[in-house]
Amino acid sequence: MLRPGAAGDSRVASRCIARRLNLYFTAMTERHYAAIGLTFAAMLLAAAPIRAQEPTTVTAPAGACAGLRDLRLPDVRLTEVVDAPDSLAHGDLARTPHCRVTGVISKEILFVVTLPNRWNQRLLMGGNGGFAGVINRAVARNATYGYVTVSTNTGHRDPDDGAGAKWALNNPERQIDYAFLGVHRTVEVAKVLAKAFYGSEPRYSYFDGCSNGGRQGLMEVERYPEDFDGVVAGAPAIPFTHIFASFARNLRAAYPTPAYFAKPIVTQANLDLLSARVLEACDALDGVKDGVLGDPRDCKFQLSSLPSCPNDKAAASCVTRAQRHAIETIYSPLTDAEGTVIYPGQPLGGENLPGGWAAWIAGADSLVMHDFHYPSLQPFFAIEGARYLLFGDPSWDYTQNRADLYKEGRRISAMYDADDPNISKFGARKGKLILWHGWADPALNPLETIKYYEQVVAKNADAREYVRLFMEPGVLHCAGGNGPSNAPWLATIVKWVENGVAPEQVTATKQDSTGKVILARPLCAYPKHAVYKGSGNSADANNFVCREP
Ligand SMILES: [Ca+2]
Repeated sequence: MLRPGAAGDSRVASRCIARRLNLYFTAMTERHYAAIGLTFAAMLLAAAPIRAQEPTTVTAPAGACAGLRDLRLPDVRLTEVVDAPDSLAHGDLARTPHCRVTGVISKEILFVVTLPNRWNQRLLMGGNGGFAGVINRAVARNATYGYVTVSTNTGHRDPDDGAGAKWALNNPERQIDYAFLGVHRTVEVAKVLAKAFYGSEPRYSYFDGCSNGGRQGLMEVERYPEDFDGVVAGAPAIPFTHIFASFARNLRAAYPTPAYFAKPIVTQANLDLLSARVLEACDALDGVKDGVLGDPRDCKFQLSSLPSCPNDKAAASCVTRAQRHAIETIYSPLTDAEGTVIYPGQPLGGENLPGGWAAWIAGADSLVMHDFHYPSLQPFFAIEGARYLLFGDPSWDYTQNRADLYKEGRRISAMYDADDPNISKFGARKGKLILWHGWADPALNPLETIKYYEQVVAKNADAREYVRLFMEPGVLHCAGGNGPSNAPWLATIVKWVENGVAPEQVTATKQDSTGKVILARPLCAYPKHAVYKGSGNSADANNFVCREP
């Protein structure tokens, strides 16, 4: 979750704002990186056939790092080349001798590439959450296990003041780099650096990102199918412009004017009541009462069952007319004048959890307010996006400008939306794509990821050979929630790409604060879903089976 910076040092705290936003989106990624090492160790120790198919380890020639200092590449400046033979002494995430290259492509696409001295011939690029603007440092952890790792800030620097998207104002180059080009240009440079360092290009290249990072992964699959052999796209921001339109719609419902930022219409008591009633109605439908909805589409909860407050006076056990209207709007799809759905309504589940509606849609989350100067994150993205990405007008005011953002968004959708379902070129070159999404995601609607997957399958006859979708019951945005969200996605895609093992199910876990696993469940390749066998510990994945709906 979002956490305040160093106590009493607001300067440090503000400098960390976008970094924290990025971390927020990549929290899942960072957490499962920790598990990846163990997973790989297990793979190496496991059956001989898997070990036999591990790429041979390549050792960098002596002096290779120093040699990179003389490398000249068109439109690229290498600003720092650090030979780190003793990474522990540097406190690096890459805990193995390596060479770290920092540079700039074109005017301002900053990148960092970490080249371990002992290389597994794989490259891994980490994605960026939110408005990007900072390097994803967590990905460098994987250099410990032999990966060349790479990350970019996508061509702009975090403004350090919580302003979000000011960097985009009247700057089409930055917008294009953020929209899709920064990742592509960076991975090309990283491959050239690997060739110069080891003498050969990566045998396999991977991308792993969540949220905007998931969108980046899909952009690569759709626009540059040659860049990666395997892409993991978590909770992807697919129809970027429609997402902003939905955020703006929810903003107007939850906070009719900025005066509501400090005292939103929907209270935490409302969310607690709502969540309790939803679970009461639907938690047991999946066979286990665990605070998780196996599939929110099965839940027929009616908002009308919430009691109205007598005399419309707000209280914990009821909703006022205004509260009911705001909640109803959030659950409803955004439609055009003809009733066509532009963006689906928020699915049921996770309403009152930390990192749920209060942090994203309708609350006054003090940490979000502290970091982003907005009461929750959907208003942050809606207003910053409208001002700087869409209208180029810092004075844009949602209470004055009532334009339909989905219509206005058409001007920029070709640049930002990652919704092209024709990915046959990626499939034809044996690329593999894993999509995953939390069913209780309060930020990006999981139904949109199902829609995209179904479009891909409809468009590409053999899509099941290279695309799999995994829905995560009870999981919030990228991580968190009552459901388990730690899943070994990287190990899974590596096995699929290199050994041809298509994933049918993956075990996800949830840990307590000490790191102890308290819940394990199978995630199933969509449309299959996990069904409780009816007996045994419901926290044990072995007591579930993947079944067709
Ligand atoms: Ca349940």
